[in-house]
Amino acid sequence: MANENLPFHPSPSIPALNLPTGACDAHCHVFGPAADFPFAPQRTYTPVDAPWSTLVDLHEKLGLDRTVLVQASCHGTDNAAMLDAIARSNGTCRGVGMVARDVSDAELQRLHDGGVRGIRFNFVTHLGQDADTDAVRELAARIAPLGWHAVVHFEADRLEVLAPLLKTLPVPLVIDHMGRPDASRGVDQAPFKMLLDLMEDDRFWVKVSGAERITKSGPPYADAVPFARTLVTRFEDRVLWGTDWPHPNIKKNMPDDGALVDLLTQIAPTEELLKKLLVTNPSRLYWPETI
Ligand code: 0GY
Repeated sequence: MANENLPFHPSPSIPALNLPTGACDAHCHVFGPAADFPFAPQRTYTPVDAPWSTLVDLHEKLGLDRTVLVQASCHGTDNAAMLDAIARSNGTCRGVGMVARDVSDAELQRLHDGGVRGIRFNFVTHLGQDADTDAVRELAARIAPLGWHAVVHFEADRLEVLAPLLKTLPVPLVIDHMGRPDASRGVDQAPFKMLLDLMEDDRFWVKVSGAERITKSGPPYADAVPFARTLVTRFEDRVLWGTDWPHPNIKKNMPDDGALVDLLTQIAPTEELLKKLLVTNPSRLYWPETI
């Protein structure tokens, strides 16, 4: 039996920070409901049901107007729950899918028509088998003509081996959760320096999400802030942010999503940086037709 996840925060606070119009949560998930959208048999965890309607209520409370849903390993390559949510969103939601190596061109087109703009590759031990590197090369070449990007999710100590592969891919690369460094080791640690080096190449983007994942000190995540702030101030045009709701595999201190929003005052300390992070940058990747 796959390990059972904890429920998401039952009553997130209303943030003090007013978010700019068009603000986007560029990393969150819908899970199930299992009765309608069963989880993948090969999953390594069983999430709580986290339906679109609950996410819509949360976003309204937080002041978020747009959403990027990211396919998580518990749904495998069955993107149905995500596509269903996008279809209900009236154009305010786009997605990042997961696909099999032998996915057909027709299926890629169906995903595109359904609002998908990228695919995700996992290299995270607790999520099961790594993406196959030959498949990554093949799929990156196939999504390039669609104008899509690849989202790459890895543990910090994998970057040294992965970087040469990532540098050869013909698509923009978006790195999840700041490359998952151990925040207690500080911003001078080797994996984070390696990430900063990668970011010097314009094709790389990074999500300054996951403070609650990389922290060792716990809420309010003071040890994680310098990582996010460094990325936002150095690479202001290629950073994204997301709540990561409903926070799969968080084992303790389930985050208050309102507090995560308020952390943005430290992560993106000016109005201009905040607007780039939450509005301009996600528009470039997910709603380019609106720019
Ligand atoms: C995340 C992080 C996690 C889960 C997944 O694909 C997934 O199942 O990404 C995690 O457990 O660290 O991005 O939500």
